[in-house]
Amino acid sequence: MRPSVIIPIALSLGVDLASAHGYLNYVDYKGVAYGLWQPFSDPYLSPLPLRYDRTILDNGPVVGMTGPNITCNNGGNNPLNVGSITVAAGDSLKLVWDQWNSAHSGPVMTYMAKCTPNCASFKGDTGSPWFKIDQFAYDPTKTPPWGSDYLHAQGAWWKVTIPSSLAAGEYLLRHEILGLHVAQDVNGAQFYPSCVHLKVTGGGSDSPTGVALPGAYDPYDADGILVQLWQINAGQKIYTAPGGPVWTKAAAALQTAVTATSQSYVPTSFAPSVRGAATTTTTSAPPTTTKSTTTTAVLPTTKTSSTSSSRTTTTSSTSSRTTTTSSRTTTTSTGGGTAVGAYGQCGGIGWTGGTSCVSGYKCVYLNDYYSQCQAA
Ligand SMILES: *[C@@H]1O[C@H](CO)[C@@H](O)[C@H](O)[C@H]1NC(C)=O
Ligand SMILES: [Cu+2]
Repeated sequence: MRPSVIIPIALSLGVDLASAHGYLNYVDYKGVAYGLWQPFSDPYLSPLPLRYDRTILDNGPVVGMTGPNITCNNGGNNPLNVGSITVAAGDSLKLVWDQWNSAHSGPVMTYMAKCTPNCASFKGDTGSPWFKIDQFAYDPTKTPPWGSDYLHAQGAWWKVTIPSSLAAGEYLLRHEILGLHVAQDVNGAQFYPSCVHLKVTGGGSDSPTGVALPGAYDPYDADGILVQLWQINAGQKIYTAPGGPVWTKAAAALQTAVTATSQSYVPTSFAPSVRGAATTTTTSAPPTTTKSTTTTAVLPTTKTSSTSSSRTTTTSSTSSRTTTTSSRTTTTSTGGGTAVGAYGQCGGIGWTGGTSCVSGYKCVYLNDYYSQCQAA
């Protein structure tokens, strides 16, 4: 639910709090962490950083499963300026969420779609390009039995394999949690998708298609969307996740442990996070932060007598804001609580979590609502 909407409801009904929602944070491929869009801090960075997925608006679910936002979340499904992760067909990826502490039982599903002609122009919102490569819906032989709860229990990550027979080329990888906690209401099901850009190498000659998004998710689907969790949990109803079956040539699922074991993810090596920089080598540099050479606040001028002075006013005002931000970016928090991991939230209005960062990181002010652990 939207943070602004959920708070009063959460207080009265004891439903989840907005802070418990999440988004996909990294893709780890062979030990390199590819940073994904940080909805609470990246929009405030200048220049914008290089991320490997499409922009998302916040950590809330998609509103309207039959509309365009279901394809790649509420961020506009913008295919431009997105980094691409080069992966070999048959290899595995670890998909790491910033957190998943919501009591939002439901399936975890991962789809792919071939980008036609390439991912810089492909939106995936027409035709039926989406084929499932992985799914964990409800499996009562597992502890916990729901995919999203299992994801939480193992430390907010998920592993998938790129099918080995897939034709080489550019693809979107669409990873998604579906929260069913209020799915008994029409449009109560909560979808949390992310679209990552991949360049698949090797592989075979398969070019599968699958389902349409929007299209495949029906608000009245009584098997997978308009359902009562308790009936499924009580064994009174068989659950079938929406979006069709997993492609027959997909690799075996990797979440095989009967009982999920918590193993938190700590990135050590980072992919480039600067747009336009060389993308062939990895670096230990963290995502960019805005730096300013000016340390004295510049007051905006107020001349309004002509068009050109009005433009000057705008410029001064902008630089004043930049200066203010940068003068506050060196704050090092020494607050209590568990140390926050790399690029996790460590402060901001309303933040009640940890305020100190793991070794090697410091808590950096990004805006009034968000401070982030960045490399010291
Ligand atoms: C898509 O998401 C945006 C941001 O939440 C919202 O403003 C817009 O109304 C949504 N579009 C539709 C068609 O629901
Ligand atoms: Cu929610």
